[in-house]
Amino acid sequence: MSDISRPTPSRRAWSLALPVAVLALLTSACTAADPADERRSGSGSAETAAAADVTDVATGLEAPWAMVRLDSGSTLVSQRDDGTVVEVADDGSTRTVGTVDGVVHQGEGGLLGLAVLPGETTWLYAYETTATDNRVVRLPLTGDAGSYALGEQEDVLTGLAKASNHDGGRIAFGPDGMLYVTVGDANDRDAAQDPESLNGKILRMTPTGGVPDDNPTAGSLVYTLGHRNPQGIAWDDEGRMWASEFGQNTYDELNLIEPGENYGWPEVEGEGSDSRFTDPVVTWSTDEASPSGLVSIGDRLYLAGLGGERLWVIDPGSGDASSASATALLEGDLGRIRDVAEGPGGTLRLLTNNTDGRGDPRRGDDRLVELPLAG
Ligand SMILES: [Ca+2]
Repeated sequence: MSDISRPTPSRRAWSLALPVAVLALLTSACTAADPADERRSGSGSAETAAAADVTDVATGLEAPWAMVRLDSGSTLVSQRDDGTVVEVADDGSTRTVGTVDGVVHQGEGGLLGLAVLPGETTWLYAYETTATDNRVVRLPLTGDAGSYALGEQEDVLTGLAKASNHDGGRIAFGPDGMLYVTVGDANDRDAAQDPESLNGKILRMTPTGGVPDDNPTAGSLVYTLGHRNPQGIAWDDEGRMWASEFGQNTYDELNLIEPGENYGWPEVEGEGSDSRFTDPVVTWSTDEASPSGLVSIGDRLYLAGLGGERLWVIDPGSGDASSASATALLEGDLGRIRDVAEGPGGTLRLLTNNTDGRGDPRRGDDRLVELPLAG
């Protein structure tokens, strides 16, 4: 950080004290405390302040895309361009766990989402772009903290159309034990409204890629339709599923995901007045967000902003646009933010994304950072 941006001592004391209070307020269950007041009275200060509490967990990551924290305390990070999975230990040291076979990075494609399924065999799931498609694969994860390794890779779902952009790529297991996959339209916008295409969709499948009996359409992996490039999914404490989505020119979206619903792309971007389509709960202009990773902690959602270079803290309220609100933190402080996750001891972890070819890398980028959620 340059001297120019370094706060004066008196400002620093204020800075260190404020973020915990701000974040505690934002994560408080008490909705009577109105975060909008903080936003109005001291937005710049709060954002600058929050940066002072951000600490590096690991640096020197190369185009990291997703992270998943293991029970051992280690975090696995996917590196988009070289297809490697990196272990970040609790002490911040890094080592290569292995490489996902077949990754071909082009544009926004490469090694993208990660998920872990514990069991007799612990499986590491990955979403990758290959020479021919986007696909979901899984590899046995063996070893323990400091010695993790990957076994023989197998396919879970192949044949998703790929493109230089709109590759989607977030994967996660829901509370129902099913695997959810966000698939972009791969630059074929009409695919999003085609129920026969798996592109422009959120998919729901069994851990081996089968169609669950209770999917919205019998025999189909399609869970929801009409998505452009969704890259974040999360479930809140009430069991509601949320997804973030990149807009085209105007509106990025946070959507409440319900089975069988159609989220409008490409007929509608942002809110529409068409009863065939489900409106987003929160929208942003594309320069404010360009949203990717999403996590639910307590009664808040945390959303990583790439182009927006900020962290969005969202109170989803009762799940409609009139009761939801969003507050920006860390604007410009870390550059592009790709993913968010719950960290140890009441912290939030962020994965920056300044080495992906669209960012402006700073010394130490890319980094895995941590900040306190509450005092
Ligand atoms: Ca939409």
